[in-house]
Amino acid sequence: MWTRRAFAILAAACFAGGALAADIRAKAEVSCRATAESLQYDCTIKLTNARTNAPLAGVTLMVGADMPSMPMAHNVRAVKAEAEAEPGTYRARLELEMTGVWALQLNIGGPLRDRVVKVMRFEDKHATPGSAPKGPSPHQKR
Ligand SMILES: [Cu+2]
Repeated sequence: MWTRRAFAILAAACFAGGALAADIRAKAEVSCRATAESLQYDCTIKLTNARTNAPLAGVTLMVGADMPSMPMAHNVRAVKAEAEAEPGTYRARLELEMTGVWALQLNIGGPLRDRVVKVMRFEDKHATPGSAPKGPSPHQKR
């Protein structure tokens, strides 16, 4: 009895750890710059295979954004990133609703599926990698 059950668990584990594309994790490098339009940013996203560092070409990439300090307060529509000439490089224009710290959700689909979250601080003239603010932010009432 015990052996049979253990075997079933082992078999399930082997299946889950098989050579499925889901096994591959993506790594993302994001840089954004302000455009002439207020609250619009051009973002370049470089996707690589986290294990091999090979560029992730040929995936579909949707980029969404929300503010960690203001859950449910914003409703930024996810945009589809366009592939650049350089393999694994994608570009998306984000239209945000305010400056501050945003979490960008990179939803990767196609041959590889993964979701990477990148936190960035967006300001009027530039954007920098950021971390979620500790404690309540100025625009959050408690
Ligand atoms: Cu906000």
